[in-house]
Amino acid sequence: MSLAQVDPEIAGLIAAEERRQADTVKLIPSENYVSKAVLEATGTVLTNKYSEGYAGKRYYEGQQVIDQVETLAVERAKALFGVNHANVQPYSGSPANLAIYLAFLKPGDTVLGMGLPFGGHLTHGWSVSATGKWFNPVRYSVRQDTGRIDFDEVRSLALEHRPKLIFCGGTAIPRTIDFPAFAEIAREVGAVLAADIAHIAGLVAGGAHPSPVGHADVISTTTHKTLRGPRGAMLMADSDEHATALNKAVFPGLQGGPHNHTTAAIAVALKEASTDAFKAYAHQVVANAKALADELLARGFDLVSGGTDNHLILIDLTSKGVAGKPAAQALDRAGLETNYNSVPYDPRKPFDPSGIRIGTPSVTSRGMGEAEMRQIGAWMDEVVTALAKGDAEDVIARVHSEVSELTAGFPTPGL
Ligand code: DSN
Repeated sequence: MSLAQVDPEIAGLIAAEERRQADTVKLIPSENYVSKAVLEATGTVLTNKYSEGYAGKRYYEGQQVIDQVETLAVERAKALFGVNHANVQPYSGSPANLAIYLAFLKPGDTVLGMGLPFGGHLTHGWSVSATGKWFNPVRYSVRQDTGRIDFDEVRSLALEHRPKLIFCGGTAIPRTIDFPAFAEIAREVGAVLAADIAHIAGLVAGGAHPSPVGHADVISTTTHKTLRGPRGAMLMADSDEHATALNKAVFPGLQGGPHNHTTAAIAVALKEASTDAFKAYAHQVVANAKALADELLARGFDLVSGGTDNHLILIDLTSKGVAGKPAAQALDRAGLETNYNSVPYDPRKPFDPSGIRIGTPSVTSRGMGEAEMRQIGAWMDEVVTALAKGDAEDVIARVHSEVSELTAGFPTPGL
């Protein structure tokens, strides 16, 4: 029986979400639209199989097909990123990062990571995460005047605290990550350097952001952001020693059976990401982000670090006289989907911060270009300005109908 016959409620909700995704200008920088091929691989009988272990060394019989699927995914990851080892089993980014701790640290050991309010991730040692409770976290920030990482600060914290692990990368970093600078500091203090490239993996694969390969000891990434795969994650390393430690940490350290349907979809996404079309996509993501940033700057928006080098823009709305949450909610009602976000040195609380975070991976997947980015920047300005004046409903309604006209001309991949 079909889903609609078995469970019309869930089928109806999935159809509603499909419409919502098609009708919205999706600007959340960590989201994307996967291809029809990736969607197809995700919804397959591979979900029926247990495969604890790794190809050739499993704890269940019947791996004739699954071993080939996982090997294809691993080999494609190695070829695409130019690494010697890849593990495609982590369920998502947080478990992948936790595996790095398990591989290289003991409880109580010191980790140096970017503080969450400055663009880091919860799992880089933030206080509410297990990584901040079970390990000894030390955090670097960004400079208040430039919004950029201060490598003098990173180095002096590393020399003072001698971390065993240093994380670079994060979730709200609009600028190029200087992997060689982090590697030099990690080498100086004997720390393992982990590059979390979850946000920029697709840009790295497509040559639109420098690669951490050859600089970081281990690389973690989700597969569903700019890389445009299913929800999942990967860990990569060059040395046999690091790879063995990571493999043991993922299984049996943290996880049981891998999600084989996801592994297949990761393999498909990696194949897609190795094409010239994907390289062009990655460069267009960056060109679109720059066009959107330029439009917002021209309209008086205050962008953290003054702009962007990648797919992501972090806007401090303080000067516009509105907070991030009401702005994100108003924009959502206008069909422009963003997320509210803390900005560096934010005097407001994380659940009611000063900023919003936007990005261009999804709109670029729909084929939008710089002209559409300028239009989106204009709409954002109109909604935020009206909100600041306390009279936004008419503007929201008008922008929403204009957004619908735009989205109708740019079909969503996969749907
Ligand atoms: N939730 C992801 C993001 O939105 O950036 C990070 O884990």
